Amino acid sequence: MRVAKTLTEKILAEHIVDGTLGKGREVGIRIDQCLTQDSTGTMAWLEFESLGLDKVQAELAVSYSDHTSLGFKGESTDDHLFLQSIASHYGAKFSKNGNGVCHQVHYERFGIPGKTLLGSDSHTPTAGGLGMLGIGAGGADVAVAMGGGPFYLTVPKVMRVVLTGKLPWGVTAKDVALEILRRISVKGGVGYFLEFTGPGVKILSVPERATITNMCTETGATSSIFPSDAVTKEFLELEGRGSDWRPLVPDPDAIYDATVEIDLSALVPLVAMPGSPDNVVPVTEVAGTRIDQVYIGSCTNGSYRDIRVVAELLRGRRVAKEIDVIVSPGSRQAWEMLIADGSFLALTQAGVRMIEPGCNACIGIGFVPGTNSLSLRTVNRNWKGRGGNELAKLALASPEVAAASALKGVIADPRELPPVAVRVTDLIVDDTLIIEPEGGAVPVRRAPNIVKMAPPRPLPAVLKGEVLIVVGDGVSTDAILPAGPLTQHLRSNLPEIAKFTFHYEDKTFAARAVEKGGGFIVAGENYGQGSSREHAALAPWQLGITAVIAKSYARIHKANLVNVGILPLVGDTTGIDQGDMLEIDISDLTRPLVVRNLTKGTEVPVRAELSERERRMVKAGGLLAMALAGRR
Ligand code: MIC
Ligand code: SF4
Repeated sequence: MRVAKTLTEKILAEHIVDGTLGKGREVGIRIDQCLTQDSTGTMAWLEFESLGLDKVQAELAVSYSDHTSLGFKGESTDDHLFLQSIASHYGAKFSKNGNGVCHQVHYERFGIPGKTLLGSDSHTPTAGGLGMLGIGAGGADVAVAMGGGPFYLTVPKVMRVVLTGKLPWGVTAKDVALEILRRISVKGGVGYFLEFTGPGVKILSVPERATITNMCTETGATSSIFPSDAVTKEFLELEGRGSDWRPLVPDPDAIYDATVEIDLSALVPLVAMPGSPDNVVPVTEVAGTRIDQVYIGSCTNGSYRDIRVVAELLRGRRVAKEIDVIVSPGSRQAWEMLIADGSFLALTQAGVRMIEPGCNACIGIGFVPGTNSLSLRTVNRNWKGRGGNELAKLALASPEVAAASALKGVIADPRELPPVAVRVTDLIVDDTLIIEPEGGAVPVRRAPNIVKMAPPRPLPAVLKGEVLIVVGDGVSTDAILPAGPLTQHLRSNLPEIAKFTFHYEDKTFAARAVEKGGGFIVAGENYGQGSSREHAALAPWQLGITAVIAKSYARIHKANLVNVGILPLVGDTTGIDQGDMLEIDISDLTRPLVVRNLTKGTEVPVRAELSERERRMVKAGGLLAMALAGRR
């Protein structure tokens, strides 16, 4: 009997290597392509190396250098040299500094509809703009996938997002993403794939689709995807890769678990005000609010189309003299197009500072906003501390809103400006900064800051220790382990980076954890939302944390905890306080567990919501411990 499938189910079905497709079941899928970047990549590659293989087994692996492309510290440059040499040694392509942000470069140059992509970065679903199933994961998962091993995931439900109508002038793909966040929040996508359908899909170009799939990461969804249609074909042809195209749509009678309908014609420009990407309001509500900075670019809005629109809006005008405006195109392709069509000059003459393609300012490497200032950005995240200063605030909006605001020096509505339309009919293809691998004879360059990981530690049958911190709901990985100038150069040095664990929440945390010989973290809902950074699990592991007890978890962080050998327990944590001594017998993880609060004399029921494979893995000390044991 034919079973109607969603687009996501079709791709999963083509890739299953372990288990059977069924919502809520754990399956292992084949990963066709992998990507790493320079802030999670050093760990991922060290982990790959520890698997003892002589080369990458996946069809394609690309190691990107983008997060600290400007090499703000010697250690970062050391990381880049390590990544370039290890990629060459093991058979991965290397995208050099200045070539652009991994996600944009990947859909431009490598993504293929219908294939799977696993990336050590949470915005890997950007590839969904091309009809590719992109999933973000921790470095250990990507290491295993690069080695040809399956990637395990719990088959999510599928939410259909039906787009109708046409975007009016001044309303953009970014507003579609912000509208989704406004409706379903930063938790609404947890446990789901988002699949875009409806007549409105046709009017969105691949870069616009990629803006949406990029930012849907912020809903907590495992991935999001558009169909592969005539628009996809045209884009791939412009990239000189027409032969990579294949049509891919869901079956018309496919059954979805939830539906969201968005009439594009009825949308208005939106702004996510500081604190959370779902703190969304219409631009009209906040128009006139003073800003100090504007930053246009990133993997969300760094496409040629996006920056070209900004150039047209600023052409012949001047940005407000009180504010500082940067534009950083997402890829070298966009950068070259902007030079060729005169946009670069228009932007420069308008007073914009042009910054090379890369992440940098998005994570506070440069362009850090000042104390109490408000920075308007086209990026995807605006939690406290994001941008490099915990005392500054970030608001998120489209390039159009950002350009209108740059002109006025206050948040402004782009619909007050004459409309501009950009249709991209050709693209410059230049892969000069993509380096082909040369093989095992290439020596791996390892500076002293690239520190090998300590061996995995199996968990004891009874966990005992102190609660070292109690945090609330929605704690992001940026809060657990900040990105930015404090830590970005220490991504390859766990003992050093671990000192910044919970830096913005409680600066004494790391020292207390060391003093007490480890202990527990207690948290609220959606713990670990945001980035794929496995450092947010590895650093607590380094400090001796054995378990987290939270009301619920974000998908990637929960997987990262298990992968490093920290037990993620679920339960109502009300009544557990910092300093309480706890004891948990974990000898049988299949049964309901009890946290014995030795300080208060109380007992709290908790669960280990893990698959059989995950239960074995966490007890053994994590993914690498298990992979290595399997090989012995
Ligand atoms: C981010 O946008 O938060 C990052 C920096 O790209 C992270 C990866 C990292 O921590 O290096 C992500 O999104 O996964
Ligand atoms: Fe880079 Fe920012 Fe995109 Fe993360 S969100 S990949 S830091 S541009």
